[in-house]
Amino acid sequence: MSDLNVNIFIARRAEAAKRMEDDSILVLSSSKLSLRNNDTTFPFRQDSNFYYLTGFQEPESVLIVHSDGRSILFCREKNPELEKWDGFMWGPKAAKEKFGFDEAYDINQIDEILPNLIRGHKTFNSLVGKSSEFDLKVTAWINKANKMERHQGNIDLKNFSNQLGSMRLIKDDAEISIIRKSCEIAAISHRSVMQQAKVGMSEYDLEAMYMNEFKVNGSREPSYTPIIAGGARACILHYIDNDQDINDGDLVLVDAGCEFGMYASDITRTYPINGKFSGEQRAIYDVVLEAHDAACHAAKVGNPCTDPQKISEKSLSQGLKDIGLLSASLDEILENKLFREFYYHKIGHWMGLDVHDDCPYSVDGKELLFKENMVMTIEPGVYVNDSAEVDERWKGIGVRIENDILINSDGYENLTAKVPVLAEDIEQLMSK
Ligand SMILES: [Mn+2]
Repeated sequence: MSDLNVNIFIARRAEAAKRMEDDSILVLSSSKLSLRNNDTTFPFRQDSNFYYLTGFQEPESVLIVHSDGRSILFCREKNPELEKWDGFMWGPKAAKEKFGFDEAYDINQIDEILPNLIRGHKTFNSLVGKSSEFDLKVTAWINKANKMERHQGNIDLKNFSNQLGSMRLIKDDAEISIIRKSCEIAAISHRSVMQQAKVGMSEYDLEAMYMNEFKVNGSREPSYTPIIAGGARACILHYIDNDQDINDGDLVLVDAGCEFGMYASDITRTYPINGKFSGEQRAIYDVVLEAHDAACHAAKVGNPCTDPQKISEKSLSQGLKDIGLLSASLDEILENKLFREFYYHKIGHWMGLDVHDDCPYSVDGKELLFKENMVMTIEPGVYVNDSAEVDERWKGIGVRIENDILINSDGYENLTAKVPVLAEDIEQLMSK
């Protein structure tokens, strides 16, 4: 909190106001505390969009930005009794000063105040469809406001998601330095665990080591539930049980990233638990790595953001053909998408406050072009399931390689370069 630069958030609210049409308002909700089970909650994680425009870290809060630039916060009233149980809360008065709002009120007054604020306005912008509970409140506020102004046009409800997503897509200097740190923590953590991993360790043992490294290196939480998949479980894209033994001779696929200063990192490495790739494992690994490198090079200012996807499909298809897993012609493989037998997810995603950042890939039907200071993951994979019609020796091998890249004027920068990616570098690190 101490290093939070409030001016950044004030400037973002001003930018959001500029992107609205005249005479409209934007209303965003904080996250709420989620129940885990009876009487226990998950740790609080602020809604990324709300955080992006406020820096304010409390539940039960609502932000209003007016197209004229004014911003208003609704939050919990200060309550010394409750603070003995739940910790510090700002209260409207101090929050207004500290976070640079023009006005702030008790959240309990919102149903009275908000309809009055919006009556007679043209447009009500919100992030429609993110929370059915909040959507219901929005509808009620708009209806109440419309009833107050019977002789004027009704208020239009508009989804502000693409506007806010477009703002979040281009990272500012402050964000880039935080993302850089998040990526660095994840990378040195991966490197460290890779170096310590050995035969006899289970998925659970490795998970404990990754979580410990993240925390020791300065990250409080992972940015998503990690995937630690030994052997054929690597072919299950969202495997998070992480509770099986890893057999000598198996690869382990680890997709684990951390959160630092609210920003995500996201790394996948696949390595042999015994420190040495088999012939088949290595062949597939190198096919994936080549596709990874080709996709990174396609992420260039001015290129459509779908280029890495297309390039990775082409590279993987050629590679799978070269090692004999696909036999049709390259044209036929691409035309009929035969590579999907082995590569059944997308090349990557925007990354920022959310690991899958809440930003668009196309606007008005047009795919976005890469611009400087966008951050995305590049993560091709090959997974040979039991059902594939290939020689038995390939079955159960699953490989994914994932790095986080920043688009810059020269091309891209790999923010997660501190963890080895070449098969021989991994083997060398693991032999130490
Ligand atoms: Mn990812």
